[in-house]
Formats: sequence, C-alpha cells, structure tokens
Amino acid sequence: MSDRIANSHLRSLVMSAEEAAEHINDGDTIGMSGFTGAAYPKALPTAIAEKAKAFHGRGDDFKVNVLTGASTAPDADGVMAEADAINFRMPYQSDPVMRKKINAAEMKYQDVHLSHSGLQVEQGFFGNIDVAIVEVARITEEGHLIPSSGVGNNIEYLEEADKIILEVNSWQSLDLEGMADIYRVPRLPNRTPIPINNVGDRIGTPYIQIDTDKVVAIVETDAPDRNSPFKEPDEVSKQIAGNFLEFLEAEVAAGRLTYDRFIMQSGVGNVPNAVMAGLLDSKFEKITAYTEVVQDGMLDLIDAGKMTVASATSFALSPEYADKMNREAKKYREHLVLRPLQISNSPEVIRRMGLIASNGMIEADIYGNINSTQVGGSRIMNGIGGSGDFTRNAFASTFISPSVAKDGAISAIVPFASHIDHTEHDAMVIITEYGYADLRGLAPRDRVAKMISVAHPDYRPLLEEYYERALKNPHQQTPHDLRTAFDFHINLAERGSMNSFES
Ligand code: 0RQ
Repeated sequence: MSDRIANSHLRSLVMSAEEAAEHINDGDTIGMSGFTGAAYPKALPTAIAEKAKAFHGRGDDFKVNVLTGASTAPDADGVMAEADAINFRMPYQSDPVMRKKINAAEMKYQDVHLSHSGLQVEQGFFGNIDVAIVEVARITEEGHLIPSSGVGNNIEYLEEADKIILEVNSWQSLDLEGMADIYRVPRLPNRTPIPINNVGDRIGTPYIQIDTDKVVAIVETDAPDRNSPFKEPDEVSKQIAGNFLEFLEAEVAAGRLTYDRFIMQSGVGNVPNAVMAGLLDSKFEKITAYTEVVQDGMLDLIDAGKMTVASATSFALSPEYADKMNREAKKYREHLVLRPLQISNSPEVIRRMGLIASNGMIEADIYGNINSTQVGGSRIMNGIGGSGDFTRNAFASTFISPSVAKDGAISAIVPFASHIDHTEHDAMVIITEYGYADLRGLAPRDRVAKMISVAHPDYRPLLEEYYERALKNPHQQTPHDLRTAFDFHINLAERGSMNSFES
C-alpha cells in the first residue's frame, strides 16, 4: 500500500485513525474533504465519533465544527451526528441523522451557497481552521496530493489549516490521476478572470501542492464512496423528463439553442437522473455539462457518445456506477474534469457559458419563488448546495419536481413559498409532470395562470381561489392575501394535508 505514498517523509507519518484522532481537540474547527458521498475521509470521522463518545461518557465536553465541500455519507456525517460530536456544520448536508439533530436544535447548521463557502473560509468567517482532513488517491514523491473522487474546498482547507491529516484510500482508482484540474483562484483583492472558455478547458495541475510540514498524520484506508442508489425512473419522472425535453425543443425552435450546443447543469436526485435518461433518446448531440457533480446519467450519456465532456467538482455516483468508474477511470478521464468548487460553481464562468440549469425543489409559489430547502418554512431538508450558484447565473434556470409529494398530501405549487431560496427574479421555468411554466418575459400577474397549469389538478381550484382573493388586494404588482397566504402549509401542519380545508 505504501506505493501510494511515494514521499518518504510522509510515509513515516502513517498511523491508525485512532492515533490520528489524538490530534483533534474539543472545540476544533475541521476542514474536511467530501462531496455528495464521494472523497470524504472514511476512517477519521468514526474515530472522532468514538473519541466524542468516550469524552461524553466521562462527563467531558467534546464537539467539533465540521466544514466540507458538501454532503458526505452515513460513515462520516451520520456517525459524527449520532455521537453528538458536531457543534456547527457548513455548507451542506443531506444525512438523515444529522437532519434530525439540526431540526431538534441539537446542532447548528449554516446552509451556504457552495461557491461562497471556500472564500468565506479564507476570509475567516468560521474562525481558525485547526485541522484539515482530506482523502486522496495517492501522494507523489514531491508530496503533492492526487485528489480522489472529488475536490470541493480541499485547497482552501489545506491552505488554511494549522495541521493536516491525510487519508490515502486504496479503493480509489489510480487512474483518477489526471482527471482533476487544480487551479487556485487568487485571493481577494488580486482576482483575475478564470481562463476557462470551454467546458473541458484544463488550466491547472493534476495535483494539489501543500506545505508538507503541516502534515501530522497519514491514515491508510480501503473503503468505497457511499452514495444511495437512484430509484428507477417512475411514470411521473418520465413525464417530467419528457416536458424538460419539450422545453429544450422549444428553445431550439425559438433559435436560442441548437442540437449540438446544449450545456447542462443538473442537480442531484431521482428526477434529474430521469431527465438525463430522457436525453439519451433525444436529438441532442455533443452535450456538455458545466455542473457540480458527475452523476450516473452522465456516464450513460458519455458511453452512448451523446456527451463529450463534463466539468464538475466531484462524483455523485450510485454504488454500481462508482464501481464502473473505478474500473474505467482511464476512459472517463478523457471526458471528465474535476475542479475546485470555487471554479466548478463560479458564477462568472457559469454566466459566460450560457448554460441551462436544472434543479429540484420542495415548492414553488404562483409567482415563481422557489423553496429548495425548508419544509413548512422551518424544517431543513438538505440545503441550497450549488443550486443558487447555477440558478442565478444560468442562461435559463429550470426547476423540476413532481406536482405533489407524500401521496398528494403536499402540493409543490403553493400560494406563497414558506421559505425562499431562489427568487422570482432567478427562477425561469418550472417543470412538473403536467408541463412547463415558462415565466421568462412575464410580469408577476401574467405568471399565475402558467404556474397553476403545472399544479396537480386537485390543487388548481384552491390556487385559483387564493389568487381571486389576492386580486382584492389594493396593491397589484405581486398580489397576495397575507391572511391566507400560508393556509396550504397550516393545513398540512394541523391536518396532515395541504388540501384539507374546513368546509
Ligand atoms: O421524500 O425521500 O421521504 O420520499 O423530498 O424528493 O421528489 O424524490 O426529489 O430527489 O429531486 O429531491 C428539493 C429535496 C428534491 C432536492 C430536493 C420530499 C419527497 C422525498 C425527495 P422521501 P424527490 P429529489 C445542486 C443541486 C436542494 C439542493 C440542490 C434538494 C424527498 O432537489 O435537496 O438543488 N435540492 N442541489 O417526498 C415535503 C415538499 C416536498 C417534500 C419533496 N414540498 N414537502 N417533502 N419532498 N417535496 C447540486 C448540488 O448542490 C449537489
């Protein structure tokens, strides 16, 4: 295994995860690798959780602050949350145990635009970074790090941290070397334009350079990335995918897009994956992706010769596709570029690319404000992730969702969103299984009928009734009836369904 650690000084620092965890103290702020179930450290989180449990068992305090690229996995966020080892978490999570702890006020969470997170670390918003814990595929003779299945905020954490702990994971394919393109965005106020003009442009090095004197421990692991498998597309997802394609066809018909110029960004989830499956049978060719994560559907598009190149910061692959990547990384690295998060999600590059963004949502209101994160305005689901980076800056920003959730008890189209992540100024096209509402070029009142047309038929009369009441408001730019604007949500909280109105 030591052939993965070619630097002799660093090889002398190999130790167990438990020994490495001795370098972590109560109150530390840890900058950790990890992005949507990929490239997270596989051993240290459990060792930290065990250490926290031992401290708590003795009646001592032990909690750390954990900053990452995005979500991790049950054996990272999950185990640490379970052990009450985390005080503060940023910038994104999607773990069920952690979600519960956050919603019960047992830990704190700041949900941050991912493109902001590295910069905010540099600017000291989260205090001193005591330790960076980063997974790598290999360490070169010079002590350079070859990233594993994601890059995220690793550069910022490695630079800012006082101490560095590296995990060298032999499960990760050595053929990943060459996929990452490491370019350091200059610090403010010395920023210069990021010289990416085409999705696949490489502008940096395949490795991360670090101050090897800061490394205090190296832990060897052999454990897979862990992502949940995607559900097979159901009928509703297939209809949504069909409507998304219809929207793309309309863009072609309007002369805004050609069949060989589609640059996509795709959020994570079952519905976005179904959309990619739909693209396999479409007329679109030479598809590229300037996006945040590489998903199963993109590997299928590459295999089918439909996608030429995808730029992202990490993988978000199901176990089956992660194995496939491990076997065929040499082939895929011709088509994939893994970039630091500040570049994969750079608002400036995204705006210049002119891409079409597509993200999931919890709910949209009748004017096109989008809630991506908080059920009932208060309960966190996952976080905004990169959806804001792409939505605000894409050429066309779409949101895709089934029209109802929880067997019809919840409408995805509501009078007023109970929390707003993306405003009516950012979201442009809302797509459900009933069609797409293209809000571009429309004043708020002209959007309402379009939004109601994509709502579930059971909810359309209720939305129309609400809008009639709203039209009685003397102020008519964005009419609301504030007394009843949240009736859908109140009904859900009190009666278990958004449409159980008292008769
Ligand atoms: O719950 O898992 O218990 O069945 O949310 O919903 O329909 O499977 O859709 O997987 O695309 O997720 C917004 C959560 C949608 C996601 C959200 C419940 C529903 C189900 C999942 P179950 P679906 P998806 C940039 C992209 C924010 C981050 C982002 C998300 C579960 O897209 O987290 O965009 N987005 N990142 O039942 C209550 C509602 C609901 C609801 C759905 N209105 N109320 N529950 N659900 N709507 C890339 C990155 O940042 C990585």
